Amino acid sequence: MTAMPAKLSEGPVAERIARIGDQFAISGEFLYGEELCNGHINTTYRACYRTEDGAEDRYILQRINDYVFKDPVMVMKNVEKVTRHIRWKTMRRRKNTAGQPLTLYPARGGRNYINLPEEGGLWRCYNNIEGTHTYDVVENTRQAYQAGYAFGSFQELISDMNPEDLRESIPDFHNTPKRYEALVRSAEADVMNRVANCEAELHMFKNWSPRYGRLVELQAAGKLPTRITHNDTKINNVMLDEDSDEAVCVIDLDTVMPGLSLYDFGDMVRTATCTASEDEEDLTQVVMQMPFFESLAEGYLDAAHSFLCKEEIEQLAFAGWLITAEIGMRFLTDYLDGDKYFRTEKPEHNLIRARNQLALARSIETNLPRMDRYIRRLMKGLESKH
Ligand code: GN1
Ligand code: MG
Repeated sequence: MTAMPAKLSEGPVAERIARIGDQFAISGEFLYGEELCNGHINTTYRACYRTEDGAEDRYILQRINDYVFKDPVMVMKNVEKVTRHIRWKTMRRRKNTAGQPLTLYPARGGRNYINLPEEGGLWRCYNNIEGTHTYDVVENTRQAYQAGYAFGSFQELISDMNPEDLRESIPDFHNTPKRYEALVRSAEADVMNRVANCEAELHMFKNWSPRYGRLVELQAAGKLPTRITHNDTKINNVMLDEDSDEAVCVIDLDTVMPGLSLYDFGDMVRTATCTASEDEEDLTQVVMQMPFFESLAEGYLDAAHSFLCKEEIEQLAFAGWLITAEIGMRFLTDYLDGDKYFRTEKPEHNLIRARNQLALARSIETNLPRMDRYIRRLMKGLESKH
């Protein structure tokens, strides 16, 4: 489970959290703040307030990283549209995600965000999803099923939105051939003199490069539909019920934008089928485990099979391999560029992550025929139910 952060009621960090919280339409007395460290990109705090009737209300305050998101206001417009749509849909269906759909709290000026240059830029405030927790790595098949079901339901809820209503907050985010080109450019520039440390990894990514274009080509040929997708479906972006581990809500909507459903499934395979984290250096631990893949696919298809097309289903297993290789390339690119994009905690952190993802992609590659077979079996079962 993700580690519990310290509760800070005084000191510079607590003061900062209170100062930022003060900018939003939150009532009550500030009690304490916590720094949540489980993303690689944004700064996130949780703030707790005592309300007039003595209850405690918690909120999430988050700064959007403007090195990564060049247009944070566009990110907020995308997030606003998707959260509004989901609230409207779940209310109409008289079912809502355990009563706590992700909601933006307005800033005092009335917008859903506030620009605080002295605090590093654009901040927004969400409700804290109470009674839930997240996992940084998958521990059992039940969690894998729930992660698949959560993102499948999310995609299903927004499957009737027009992809043209949202804009690309990071252009070509999952365009794997372009990610490979960026890696090659960084290796050629070699600004940190690090290429010598990763020749073998560069070679491996080069060997795989003929396969990087499959999904974008199918999309260009009109065989894979463009949809609004989440694009960052790491297992720790699913909030699970504290007691039952049932999926309650998906978070981290900064990259909701037009994409392919397969990017979301691919990133789930990357993070919900291996019990080792992205940071694991012992590569013998970095293996895709079939039982987790089976549960993940089952959960995802239970929620999503009704709107997916045949071509999407055929590429599910491949997408797991592709997105794992792609994220590996992004870590290696950042290593070569001097660790500017992903938050790192040690000198070779991005190289470690790249090696880890390479190992995982290799493990997925070996299992592709079994994974494809399992998807076909699952679909037969689902079709015979209808
Ligand atoms: C980043 O912020 P976080 O940790 O949820 C990244 C994802 C990567 C992931 C790798 C906007 O996500 O694309 O898959 O790290 N997000 C962005 O762990 O680049
Ligand atoms: Mg993210």
